[in-house]
Amino acid sequence: MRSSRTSPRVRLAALLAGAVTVGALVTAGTTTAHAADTPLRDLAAARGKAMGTAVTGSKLTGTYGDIAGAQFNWLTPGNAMKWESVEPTRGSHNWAEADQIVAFAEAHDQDVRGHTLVWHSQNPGWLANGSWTPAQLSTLMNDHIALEVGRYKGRVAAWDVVNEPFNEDGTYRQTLWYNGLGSGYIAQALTAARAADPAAKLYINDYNVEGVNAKSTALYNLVKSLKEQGVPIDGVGLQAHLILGQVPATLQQNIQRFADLGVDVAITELDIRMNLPADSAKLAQQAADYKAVMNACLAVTRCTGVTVWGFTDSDSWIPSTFPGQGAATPYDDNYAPKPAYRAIVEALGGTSTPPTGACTAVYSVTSQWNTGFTGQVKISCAGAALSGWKAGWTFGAGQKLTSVWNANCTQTGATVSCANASYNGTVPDGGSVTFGFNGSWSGSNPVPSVTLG
Ligand code: G2I
Repeated sequence: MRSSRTSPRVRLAALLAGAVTVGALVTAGTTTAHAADTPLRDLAAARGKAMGTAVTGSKLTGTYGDIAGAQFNWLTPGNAMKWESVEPTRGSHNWAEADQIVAFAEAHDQDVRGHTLVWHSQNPGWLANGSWTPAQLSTLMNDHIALEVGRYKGRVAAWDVVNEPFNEDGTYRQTLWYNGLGSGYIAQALTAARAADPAAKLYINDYNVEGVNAKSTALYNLVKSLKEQGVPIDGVGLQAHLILGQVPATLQQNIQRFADLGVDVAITELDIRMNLPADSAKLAQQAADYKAVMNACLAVTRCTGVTVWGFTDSDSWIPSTFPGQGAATPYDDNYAPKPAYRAIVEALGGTSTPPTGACTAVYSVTSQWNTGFTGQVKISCAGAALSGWKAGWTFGAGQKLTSVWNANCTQTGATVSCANASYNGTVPDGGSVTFGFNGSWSGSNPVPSVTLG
């Protein structure tokens, strides 16, 4: 895997972006610069593991792009490689977002997990609603795999070839593919993928297969039988869309039994959802849950690593699918790292300072275009409060503020000094204040570290 190579350029980017996510801390009224945590990707690489995230191509600029590039060594396109995305109309392909994500990954020395080739969901209407003979279905599937895997040959390290083939009771899900081709569609898909890129690792991926249960046992029996038949299968993906406080007790044992079959195991879509609103007790439980998942993977050599299904709560599928639930990822909506982030750091052997009893300032770029950008600084307090605040930073690449709202700022050279507006000087314990600005940039737009005082 590519994750062990880190160019000086990437390390610099990682340091810059690492600083963003932490911001600056004020404790008991004094300003304390907080050293940037070591990026997750470096901690994971040191343990021989992948640390991945699902991403949305259109968001890969500004702070979202900085964090995705700096903290992770694997990327999974959240939707961009699905059949409905790449072939919305029969014979007419759209690879734009998939190409963009693969190029981003290469520029950031990351591996890509291709997701997903053969699934019952997110198929284009023409395919899902068509009526096909088994021979036609077989050709459609083979051609799709040959085209997509072939397009990214040598550039996608692993593929979720077949997604979600089982029902909860371990029977096969009745899908377009199963109904037309029988369970043999799985071996056929794997064989086609191997032919299209012999170097890519080929996975079957499913949810609710994290612990030992009827569904994971069906997957286990399938993998065992595929191995016995010499069908190309390299790994299983345990999606891990988990509920707060419900990490299966048998997770490590389950990972180990697949490893013992001679396949790799990846945690492919980790998120841990809770009933909203989040509070400190829930976030602490979530941190413990993230740590438990990391530890289970770290304990088994053949567990290749963990991918989170979106790294920020602002890019998570949970709130729209489970109304009233959310806060499932390691960073909050404003890109501030949550206790779950620090739990991942600690599980990977890093150290992080919990920002308790402090106010933090997090700088983020919320949108960026060819010459300009919009940014914000969010000042949040937990266990402390502010009465009048100042926030300052030094731009690293010639950026200039052009307008500011909800604060009074001056810029002298690269140095920016801001103070509260008349109406937002108070940040209560448990509250936050955000101010925004537009600026100009050229060449690059690195995110500075904010000092709060
Ligand atoms: O459903 C959660 C995941 C379960 N395992 C397979 C994954 O591929 C799946 O990912 C999610 C995406 O994260 C969502 O973003 O798959 C969903 C669909 O099953 C995706 O949601 C869809 C929305 O439902 C559509 O309305 C939207 O057009 O995303 C589409 C693209 O943004």
